[in-house]
Amino acid sequence: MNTIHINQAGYLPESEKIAVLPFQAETFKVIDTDGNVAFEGKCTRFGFDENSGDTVCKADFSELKTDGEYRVVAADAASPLFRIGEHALDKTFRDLVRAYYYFRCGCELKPENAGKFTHGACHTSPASEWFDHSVKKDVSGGWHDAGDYGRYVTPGACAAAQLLYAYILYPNALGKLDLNIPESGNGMPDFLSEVKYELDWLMKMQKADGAVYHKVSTAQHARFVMPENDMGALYLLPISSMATADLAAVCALGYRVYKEFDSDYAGKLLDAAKLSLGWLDEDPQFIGFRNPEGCVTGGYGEGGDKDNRFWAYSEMFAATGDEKYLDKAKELLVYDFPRTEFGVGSIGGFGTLAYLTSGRIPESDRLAEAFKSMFISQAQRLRWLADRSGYMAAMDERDYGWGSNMGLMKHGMIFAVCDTLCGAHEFGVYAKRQFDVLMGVNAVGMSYVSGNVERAIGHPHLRPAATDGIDECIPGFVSGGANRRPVEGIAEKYIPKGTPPMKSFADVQDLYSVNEVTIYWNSPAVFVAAYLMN
Ligand code: 9MR
Ligand code: ZN
Repeated sequence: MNTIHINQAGYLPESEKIAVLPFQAETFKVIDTDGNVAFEGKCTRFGFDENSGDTVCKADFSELKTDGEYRVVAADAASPLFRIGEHALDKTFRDLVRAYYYFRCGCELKPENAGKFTHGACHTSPASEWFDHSVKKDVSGGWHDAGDYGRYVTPGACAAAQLLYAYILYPNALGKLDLNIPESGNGMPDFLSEVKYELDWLMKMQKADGAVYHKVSTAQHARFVMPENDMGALYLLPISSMATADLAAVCALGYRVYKEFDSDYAGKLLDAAKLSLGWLDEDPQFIGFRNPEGCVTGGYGEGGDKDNRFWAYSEMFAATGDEKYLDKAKELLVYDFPRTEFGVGSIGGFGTLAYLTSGRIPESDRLAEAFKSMFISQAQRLRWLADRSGYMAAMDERDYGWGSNMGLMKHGMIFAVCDTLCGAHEFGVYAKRQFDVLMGVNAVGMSYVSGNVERAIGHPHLRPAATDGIDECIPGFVSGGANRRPVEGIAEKYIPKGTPPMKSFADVQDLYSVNEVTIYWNSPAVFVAAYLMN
């Protein structure tokens, strides 16, 4: 049966509201829960949408601003239920952030915070160095990376950075969130307490000389068991210069944010940043990462570390105002890494943000202007994609790969940054449209955020969700999303060959290449939601 695609969380009263119909209709109605017609309008033909294979039309009901719960109906089809109101996005927003609490490793998740989704303390034993088991270290804590239980420094730093920048730019939305976490009420915004949980762990991954282990994990991914039942030995995998630079960067960034709330802690972060930066200064060589034989958990290798170093020096300049760091950052600009990427794997965009948000540059600084133009030209390209998409998704066919919702949300971030930092306010609505796509204005008609709404993903590739014996899915997790090249094996059964890219998805637990969750897929969604809520 036909359905009508809307943002299932809903819409703020003043926001644009456009439903997408994957069929032709002349008119549509918006009806409330009593069956009363709240709005009537004409559909606009869009035509064929390549990435979905759908011929669509659009129903614009932006004028409807009255609080309530509604469905859009046209012909014999109806949309899922959604809300219009000041608080329409509150629950989804809070859940997206609270997912990090459920990602926590090394502590018990107790019923008073976790509700029914409890688990025991996990992965608390000391980890041994992979190549010398006699070297052991306590590196407990932090967030599990994803559906697996590995903890990797570079994705961890990336997720934390996206969250901290969301806080820097949108403190009104994030600062007042009540997350009901163990730290709630301690005087620090809950949001920052949650990110601190990851930063504390990241600092444990630093060696005495400042170099940083690339990751800690078991040798293989755990079977599908609750985290406290994953008893495999934990290993510290060798250092990398990416991990070392990212640690320096995110700690310097943390210093800027936490100094307002806890100067001792901020000082600790800055010391950690300086230690790792000192190590980088002495060793300009790129030390990449590859899994040694026998280790098959996430690799997170990168082809170079110039972007990581650029980020680290830029953050150090922003944190301290010391020009020597700025000079180092500028020297790295001779290399041609992307300046507007927010990870994972390519993170130069954070260095750019550090510079722009440092508060240490004059109003009409040339480099700042150049950085802003880069964000804007990126946004122009993305807007072009969104305008030719039946679903308003700023996505190219090739963007529908593993974790495509990260791409979608990072594109939302670019639009948001253009509005917030670059004075290009015309891109704001495009950020909102990407969030709409995530929340249901997509060719599978699903909210890619678990929980809450009528048609949300409910079977993500996430070990605790799969093994807790509870039917209901833990809310707030962003699924990887449509992938035009899902890992072969069982995918074909659910996603036949030739399925259009935007439809290459199935809400099936085993399909990790389309339906896993990660800490760095939630974070850009938090960023975009915070932008909308601020
Ligand atoms: O996102 C990664 C994807 O591009 C790779 O092809 C895949 C296989 O190595 O790994 C993905 O990353 C996973 C990581 O290795 C472990 N944690 C979960 C990540 C997302 O699936
Ligand atoms: Zn754990």
